Amino acid sequence: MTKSGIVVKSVGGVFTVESDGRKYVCFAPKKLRYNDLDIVVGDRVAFNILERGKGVIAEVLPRRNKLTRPEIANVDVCFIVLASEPQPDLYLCDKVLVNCFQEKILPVIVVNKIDLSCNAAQTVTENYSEIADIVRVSALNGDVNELKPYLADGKIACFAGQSAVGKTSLLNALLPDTHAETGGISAKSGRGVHTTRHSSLHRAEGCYLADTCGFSLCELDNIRSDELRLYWDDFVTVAHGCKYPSCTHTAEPDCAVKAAVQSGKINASRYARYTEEYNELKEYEKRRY
Ligand SMILES: Nc1nc2c(ncn2[C@@H]2O[C@H](COP(=O)(O)OP(=O)(O)OP(=O)(O)O)[C@@H](O)[C@H]2O)c(=O)[nH]1
Ligand SMILES: [Mg+2]
Ligand SMILES: [Zn+2]
Repeated sequence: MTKSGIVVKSVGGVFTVESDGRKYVCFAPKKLRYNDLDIVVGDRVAFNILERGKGVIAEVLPRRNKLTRPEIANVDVCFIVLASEPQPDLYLCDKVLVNCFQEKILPVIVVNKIDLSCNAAQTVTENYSEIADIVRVSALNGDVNELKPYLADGKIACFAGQSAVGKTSLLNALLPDTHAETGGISAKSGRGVHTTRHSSLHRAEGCYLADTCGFSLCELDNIRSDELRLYWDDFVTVAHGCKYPSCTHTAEPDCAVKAAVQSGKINASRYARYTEEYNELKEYEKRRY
């Protein structure tokens, strides 16, 4: 019998596929690897039931989109989680935002641990208020209701962010029946200890919520330096005032984005990180060609 379902977990070539509220342990023949990439959590698949609770994946249905950091497919909403500790990495946040806009995923910036301090919330507002919704939550206090409006029927929402910002804690707070393991911050490095090792999807009423692994590196691949401007969303609306339609907002004269930085309309550190990223991509292209 063939059924369709969604991959809710993938560990070492064993896929947990959920279909009609039941979970099946499935494996996949090698030839099925989708575009030379492994089947990932969030993929919709057709599978044949072998025996009770077991199956073999027969087909991966076309993906709507895919993120690499975190690795998950068919995402509607990406909760980019930041907190006052560990120290927010805005370079990382910028890149996840670029990936969201490339893949047509709605980004929502989530400032967790507001019970500790408001410093992160302040920085986040200064940098990102023109780009995405920003919500403030505390998984510790169970103060997570602001996330609920984004969890509409049939949607897949995922958490993304550094280790120890509280992604799993937020999942546990939203879904009290889930008791996923949470970790701490290393006193030595000030960084998270990478408690969550695999992405997993969890049912939240009509939608799915994905817990994911924390990460501290995110490369922008599949993007050229002169395209970066298209995914730096707060620049896009301002850029129609630039003299050149293909202005990269770096060396060109009469640039509306640079003017907006001067007048304070665009955050100066966000612009500085843009030029750094632009130069990095440019360097990379020089080395390659
Ligand atoms: N004060 C405070 N601490 C929190 C809050 N949310 C999470 N924490 C703590 O932060 C630490 C990390 O939480 P996790 O939920 O494991 O973080 P994570 O983002 O899932 O981390 P990885 O799985 O390593 O990527 C734990 O010690 C949590 O108790 C919060 O709202 N307030
Ligand atoms: Mg976790
Ligand atoms: Zn410009």
